[in-house]
Amino acid sequence: MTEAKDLLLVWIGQAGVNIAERFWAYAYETLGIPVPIKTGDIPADIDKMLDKKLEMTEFYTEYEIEEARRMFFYNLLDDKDRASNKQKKYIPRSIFIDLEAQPVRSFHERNSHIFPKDDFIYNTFGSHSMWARAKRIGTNLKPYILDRIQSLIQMRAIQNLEGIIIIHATGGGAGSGLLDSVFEVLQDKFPKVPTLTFSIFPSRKLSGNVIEAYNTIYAANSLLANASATVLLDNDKIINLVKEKYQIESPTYEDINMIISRLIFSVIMQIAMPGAIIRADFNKLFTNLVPYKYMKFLLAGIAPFKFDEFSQNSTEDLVKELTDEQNYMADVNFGTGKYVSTMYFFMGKLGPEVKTPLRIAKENMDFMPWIPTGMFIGITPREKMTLDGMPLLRQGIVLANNSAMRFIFQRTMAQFQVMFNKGAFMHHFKKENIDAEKELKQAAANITRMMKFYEIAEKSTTKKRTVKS
Ligand SMILES: Nc1nc2c(ncn2[C@@H]2O[C@H](COP(=O)(O)OP(=O)(O)OP(=O)(O)O)[C@@H](O)[C@H]2O)c(=O)[nH]1
Ligand SMILES: [Mg+2]
Repeated sequence: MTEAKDLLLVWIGQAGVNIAERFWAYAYETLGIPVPIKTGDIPADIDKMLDKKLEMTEFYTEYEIEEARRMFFYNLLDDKDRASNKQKKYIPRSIFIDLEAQPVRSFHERNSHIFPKDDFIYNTFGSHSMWARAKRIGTNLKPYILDRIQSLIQMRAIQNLEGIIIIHATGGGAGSGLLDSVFEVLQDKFPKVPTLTFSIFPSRKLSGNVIEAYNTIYAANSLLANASATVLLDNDKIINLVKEKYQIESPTYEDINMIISRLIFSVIMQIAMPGAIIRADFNKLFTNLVPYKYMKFLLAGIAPFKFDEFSQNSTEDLVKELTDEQNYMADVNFGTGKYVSTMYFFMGKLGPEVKTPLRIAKENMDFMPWIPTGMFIGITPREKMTLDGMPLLRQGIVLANNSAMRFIFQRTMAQFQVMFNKGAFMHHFKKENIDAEKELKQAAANITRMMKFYEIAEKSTTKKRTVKS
């Protein structure tokens, strides 16, 4: 038996909160946990419901389901419930931090029976999409954020915090400025706990706001300094994939959030699965994917992307979809890009034979020559599985560290540079007593250095160590 692992999920800003709503619905459904009952409803015998649900959730073994339930949720069985109806209540180990009250309040209103009100931190005044405002409010909120996280850890019985997962959009004021304050709190309190972020970078078409480039430069700098690894997500790209594969003409945030939730859930489940032939864990993820501190930006893909009751792809189809660079959830021009490392995880009706098509695919993938293996494969074989209430034969996910990802940063840097050179919007920072000219210049220099690391590594042809972290 493996040691219990505890994770904490931190959702920041509107994008974070929106994705959380979809994610937790998905987690309840897939793990066969009945959604808690709203006060006033007659409580059912949840033990019975859990057993029934377990039969439906054939993807995971009973032990794994228990493990996963334990990892995501705190199982509250209080005396009052015990006396009345053996009511089990699974409460997510999760915290929501935003600056605008309205989206958080309405989220809580809809879900007050699931999330205790202490799980929400918000402020009456929003950031107006400004990093500077969000940073100021975030700095004031730091003691409160620390207090909430500490009591959450205590109340949800988080004993062995193995990793923290942060979900946010870099273009938002909260998703950038608050992110920085959250990192400060986490680094101070849990300096050794690795942090994986799922970060939505501004899209070419969807970004609502010119200021997103400034926010993103700040956020990227923060991620560079603090995250153990960052999965890069791009709304435009996900929209295109949804359009193409689901044939939906105008995908909504709901549609995108569904895909992002499935990716986050699947990555976490892979980290947690004790039943896999080759197991990954949180630390192995970083050891395999992040060779140097600054080379930590990952591309992600999921197959079958189109997930419905008809998605019964063969193992070969799955590998084909997963190794097709067009299917990563970020808009990248692969050009001269080379892989530093990749991790492929498979679940469902398949076994080690999946390695054969992967090895064949690898021959056409450009790996950096100084990395010895570069491909990690995790397999969790299952006869049958059900995800989010739907039967699925097999599923795969990929996390890839490829130097081509620097084009995402180049795009934002180009937008940023045009505004910065003209001194645009600097007065907003001055109002908050922030020397943005200096700070942004430094942040941009750090990002340029990171991109250079990737570029040098890409050009290196020897196995000799060429970059230093
Ligand atoms: N995938 C996805 N992206 C979103 C969603 N809501 C907003 N975004 C994107 O997130 C970016 C803006 O960030 P938000 O999360 O709205 O902002 P915030 O972090 O709340 O910060 P504020 O500026 O303080 O409101 C834009 O690029 C949006 O396209 C969502 O529900 N799903
Ligand atoms: Mg907001």
